[in-house]
Amino acid sequence: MYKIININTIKTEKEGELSFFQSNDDVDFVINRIYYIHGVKKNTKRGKHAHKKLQQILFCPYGSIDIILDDGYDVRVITLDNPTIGLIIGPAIWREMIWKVDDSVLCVAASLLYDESDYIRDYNEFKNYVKGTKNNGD
Ligand code: T46
Repeated sequence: MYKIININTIKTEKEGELSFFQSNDDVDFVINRIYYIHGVKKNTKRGKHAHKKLQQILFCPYGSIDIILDDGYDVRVITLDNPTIGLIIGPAIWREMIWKVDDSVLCVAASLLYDESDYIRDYNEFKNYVKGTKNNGD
């Protein structure tokens, strides 16, 4: 499962806008970890993995990043280039990220602490995992 959400954004009396989201309210999981990826040059590719349990919301407060999403059946590209747009990604979605602009920042709020055993980093293993979860009715 993945979906795009509009992040709550208010125009403040002071110059600028303020965007926010909250656990259980705007994202239906409790946020246990924040990380962000920065200092990345245009055309860099990252990702190439899926997660077994992790739920995350990705957003790009500066720049432009293509997120390629593969649920094992269909592939879709979502461009994050607006700080008020969030992309929620659930388990069993293969993702790749491509930086379209130098120094774009990818911020992520995640449901679980970092755990390498939650990653599937091999594409064939991912395809088998998707088939297995579908057959188990998960
Ligand atoms: C994801 C995409 C969007 C940690 O030690 N702690 C952390 O919280 C994270 C996220 C990573 N790491 C270590 C694991 C690797 O040794 O940092 C190194 C780079 O991680 P990785 O190659 O997985 O980075 P990306 O940019 O390919 O993927 C990251 C997240 O790992 C992943 O969960 O969904 O961003």
